[in-house]
Parts: sequence; structure tokens; C-alpha cells
Amino acid sequence: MTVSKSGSGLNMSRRIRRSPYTDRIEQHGVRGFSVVNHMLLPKAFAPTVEEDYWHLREHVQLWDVSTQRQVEIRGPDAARLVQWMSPRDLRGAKVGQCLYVPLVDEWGGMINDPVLLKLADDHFWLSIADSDVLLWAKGLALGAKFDVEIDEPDVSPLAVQGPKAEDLLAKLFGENIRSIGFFKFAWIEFQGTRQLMARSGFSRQGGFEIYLRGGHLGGALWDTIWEAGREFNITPGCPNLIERIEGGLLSYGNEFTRADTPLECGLKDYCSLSSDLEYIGRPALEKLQAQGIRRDMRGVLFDGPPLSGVGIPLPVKSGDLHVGQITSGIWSPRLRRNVGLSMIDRDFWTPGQKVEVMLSPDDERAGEVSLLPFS
Ligand code: THG
Repeated sequence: MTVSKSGSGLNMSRRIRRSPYTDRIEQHGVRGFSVVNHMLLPKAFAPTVEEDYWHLREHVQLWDVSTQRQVEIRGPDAARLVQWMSPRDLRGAKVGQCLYVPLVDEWGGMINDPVLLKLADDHFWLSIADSDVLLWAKGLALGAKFDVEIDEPDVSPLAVQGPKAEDLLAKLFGENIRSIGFFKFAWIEFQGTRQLMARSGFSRQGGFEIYLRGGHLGGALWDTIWEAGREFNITPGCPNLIERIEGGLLSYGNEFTRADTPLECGLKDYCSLSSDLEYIGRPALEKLQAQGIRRDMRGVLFDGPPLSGVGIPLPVKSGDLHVGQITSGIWSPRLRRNVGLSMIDRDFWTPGQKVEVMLSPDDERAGEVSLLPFS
């Protein structure tokens, strides 16, 4: 076990949690980490993000996405609490289903955008993005006296992403996995344990996520998939910034924060404003809907030198007006232009709208609004 191989300048400590796969990832020469949910998320492997991108579109990659922590909610009031936390209508949700669910606060501000897994009628996992949903859920349950138990279980998702993921996993776990539908899950057997496998993941290239129960099995699961993956040209990977932006996959904390509502950050399709559904923030969302939505999530295509990323949001302007800000952006080698994600004010959100992107206060580049995903 190594203390710090990140080379990223992070000062490692117990607060920055390792995952059951971190040892393996270091052996593969990870080139840096981010920290999500107080845990290491690998950021790059191949010499360039571009190489990782082309490989992901053609082959198969193994991703340590243990930072997608599970908030487990179980007990007689579990379904009631989960519904109270989200504007998405969950009344028709079935066991075996995954659902992308915005969570909002009493002002309608985004708390998180997890994937909800319905394990049983009284048992759920919220597979969270980067904010402390565990504490929010516990506070709600205690304050409102829900009869539930809430904890972070020993579950560490490992994603197998890319067009060859299905063949690889069918070889290992049987042909049955091919019948798992998009955003559905089933149980597989691994070394005498029952493990959950879903057809999902933070890419648009297809693939699965194994929610490994029992961190002590992490090395064995990684090695098993790695060995079987050699014939499919498997590599270690991680959510790829180019592919994520092209695919219009949003990242909590970047594209939106608690200052934004789901109606204005591209998640309105996951909100029900029907009057017989009760959830935190509904009055706020209803009021905003009645006043009129002011902005929505869009893509922006723009000129300039190939960007390697966006550390500080880039202002988007139309003449003198500030109409948005690019919160994630990078050079797309496929579209041969920079691509970015931005909420855009409604008068300017029509695809094809010309805008200017400010790479710095005195470096303005021509851009154009696009629908998501970029095609
Ligand atoms: N997988 C798991 N947990 C996660 C993520 C993940 N938690 C954090 C973060 N990623 C959540 N964000 C997203 C965003 C979009 C999708 C998944 C996770 C996604 N959405 C489907 C789509 O856009 O086609 C829609 C799903 C639906 O209809 O319910 O894939 O990646 N485990």
C-alpha cells in the first residue's frame, strides 16, 4: 500500500478515503485524482484524455467509481422519505429499477442528483454525486420522525463502460446479463456472494456498474474483470471529460449547485409538479414555474485554442449581456471545436444562437448554442 502516488499535490490523509480499488489503480499508473464524497476519484490514465476518449468509444474500460457512495434508506417509512426528498414521481417505481432523481431543498435548490435503486418496497440506495446526502437524509428522518434506518453501507461501485462491456461481462457472469435493460439491475454471483449489477454508468457508450458489497472483495473483482478483459483490449479508465460533455452528462457542483433549481438546470423532465405529489420544495418549484423559467442547460460550441478543461467558469455573452457561463468545457477531437456546458438565459437558448465565450477578460471567441447531447 502506498501513502501517496497521486502526483497531484493532494496531501493524503484519512479524510480523503481510499477505495477498495485504489491499490490497483496506483499499480496501473493513475495520473491524478479528484476528491468526491471525501474519497479519491481517479482522473486520468492514458497519456492524454483524448486517447482515453477514443478507447472508451471503441473498447471497454474499468472505472473505480466508488465515490458514487450509497445512502441506504430502509424501514417502514423508507418509500415515503425517498419521495419526500425528490420532485420525481416515484409512485410507479419498481423493484429492480434505477431512476435518476433530483433532490432539492425547501427553496427548490439542488441538493444532489443521485441514481435511486429500488431494492425492495422498503429498501433503497441513493447512489450520490458530490454532496453529503447522508446527513441531509438523517436530519430529515430524525426531525420528521420517520421510521427508517439510514447509513452508508460497504458498497463500492465498479463501472465497466464501453461497447465491449456486455461481451466481457457475459463471458464472466453468464449470458443472462445481456437481458438486463437500461437502468435496470439484477443479481450476479461473485465468489459465493450475491452482487448487484446495473446497466448504467456515467458515459453514453453503454456499459454496466457492479455495486460491490464488501470492500475486501475489491481486489479480486478488479483482477477477475481485468484478466477476462485482456482479449477485449480493456484499460483502466474514469469518467471521461470529453465524452461526458459531448453526451450532456451533468456534474453536481460544476454544472449546478444548491443555487440552481432542477427546472433551470436541465432536469425538468424529472420533476412532477402534479398537485397530489408531496415533496420538499414543491411550493418553490411551482412558484418558479408560474413566474416562468429564466434559463436552461445547453451546449456551447466555440472557437479558440483547444481547451484542456475549465477551472474557473467562462462567461458567455451576447454583446454586452451576460447570458451564461461554461462550467465544464474541453476540446472535442470529433467535432473539432471546443464544447462546453452552460445554463443559458431564455432569450438566447435557441440552438444556433450566436454567442461569445470569454476565455479571459480580453480574449473573446465566437460560439454557438447547441442542444444536448452534442451530435
Ligand atoms: N452512476 C451511479 N451513480 C451516480 C452516477 C452514475 N451518481 C452520481 C452521478 N453519476 C449522477 N448523475 C447521473 C446523470 C445521468 C445519468 C446517470 C447519473 C444517466 N441518466 C439517464 C440518461 O440521461 O439517459 C436517464 C436515466 C433515467 O431515465 O432515469 O445515465 O453514473 N450509479
